[in-house]
Amino acid sequence: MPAPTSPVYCAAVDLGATSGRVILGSWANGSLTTQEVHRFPNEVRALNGHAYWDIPGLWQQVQQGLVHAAGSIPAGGKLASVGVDTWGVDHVLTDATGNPVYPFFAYRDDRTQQLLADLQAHPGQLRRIYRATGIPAVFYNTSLQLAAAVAAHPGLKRTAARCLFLPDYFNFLLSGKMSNGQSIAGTAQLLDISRGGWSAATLRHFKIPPSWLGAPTRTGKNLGPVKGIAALKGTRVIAVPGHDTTCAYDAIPAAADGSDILLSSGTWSIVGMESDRALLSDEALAARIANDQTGRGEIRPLANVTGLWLMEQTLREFAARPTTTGQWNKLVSAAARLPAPSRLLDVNDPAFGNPPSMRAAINAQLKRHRVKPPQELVEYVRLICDSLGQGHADVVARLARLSGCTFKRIIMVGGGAKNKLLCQATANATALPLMACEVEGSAVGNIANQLIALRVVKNLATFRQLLLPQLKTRTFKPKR
Ligand code: LFR
Repeated sequence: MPAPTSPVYCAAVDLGATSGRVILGSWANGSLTTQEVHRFPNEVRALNGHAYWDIPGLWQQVQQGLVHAAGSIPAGGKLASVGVDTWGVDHVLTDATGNPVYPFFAYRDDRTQQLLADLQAHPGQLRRIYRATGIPAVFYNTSLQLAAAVAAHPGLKRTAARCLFLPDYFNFLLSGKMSNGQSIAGTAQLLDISRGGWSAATLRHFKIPPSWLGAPTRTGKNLGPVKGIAALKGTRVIAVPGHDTTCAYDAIPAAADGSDILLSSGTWSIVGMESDRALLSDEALAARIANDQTGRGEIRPLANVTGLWLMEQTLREFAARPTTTGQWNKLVSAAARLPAPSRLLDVNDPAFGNPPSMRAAINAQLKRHRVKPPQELVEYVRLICDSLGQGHADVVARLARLSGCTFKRIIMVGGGAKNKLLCQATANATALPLMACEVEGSAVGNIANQLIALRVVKNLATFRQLLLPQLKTRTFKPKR
């Protein structure tokens, strides 16, 4: 038997659109232990009709969380590294010294809608941009956000020197180094999916200065020591896949033969597959397949389904919403006992993007189809779970058609994996068994990439193999 080794400690900073957390990972003898040392809410701040992030507030929380992480390590141990992952597409425009020169817009802000409509009126352009970047046209793409910024403020071409995506920006605050990580850059609709590097034609199309973007860095790069936080002396910053979706997928113990569908269920449901080639056909574009880049060379064709955003926003409108896990489980069980809804929602309705009232937006869609809207919260829960299940199944069917693959199973991680009604609805609608895993997906994937960069774990396949037996899983068989 090999002698026990002393643990390696890594901290994952994992920022989501509704909450952020700092997780301390400890790796010893092929086994991972995680501890949530800090969690904090995150929300969009509205100002004069626009949506913004509170980036200084997030930075304060990140520092606090990292100090907690270092303080939670037993005497004699040391925090080896830190990695940052966040939601995709959002960014900070800075001057050459890294000071922000433009507001921190949030991706659900609707200032890009007109530009999107203009683009959609030109199918040839849409297709060219998709073939080049592998990313479909969505109103929140960085490409459109930067195009809107330059159009509204032409002087930005001079005042801004760099565009740092959110993980890049936090990496800069931590290490003092500016870089654009390939995985997060891949969400921008500006990277050349086939040749690597930035797509010059796409940058030209959106009138984005190429000088704003540095050569995309591969996952695993050592950005140097943390600066300015005394408790983190000697800890290095590692560029993990900055995109939370990439990290979440990295934590999914998928079969090596590509026969699993990967489903990360949070604010967005992200339904995808692993592949060695991008899906770039017109049908893939119509299905809004985004080709995620891991920054290690792999491609993951996936689609965003509206996700638990529908649930989170609907719950806000009910005073009697559950506040504990027990109450939540009771509500889900009651919803499971209701008869199936007579008509499901089209969960991809753009009206669900950022409505003032989600309940009103749901009711409006049902009324358009002459269906009586639900009254009680429990009925909304049933309707949303069944509709999401169908939304997931639609993507699975498209991925199968486009890739020619036969999928045998769905592996689900994220908050939704705890919702048995959503798991069962997804298994039923796809007619595939679904394995729900209890794992803090993006934080664990973030830590996995640090361990690989530190050469403690050989590669992702090895990490997944070692992780699987440590996970609490539950399988849902499809019922008709
Ligand atoms: C999930 C996610 C999705 C991305 C969306 C917007 O948190 O990163 O992958 O499409 O947020 O950035």
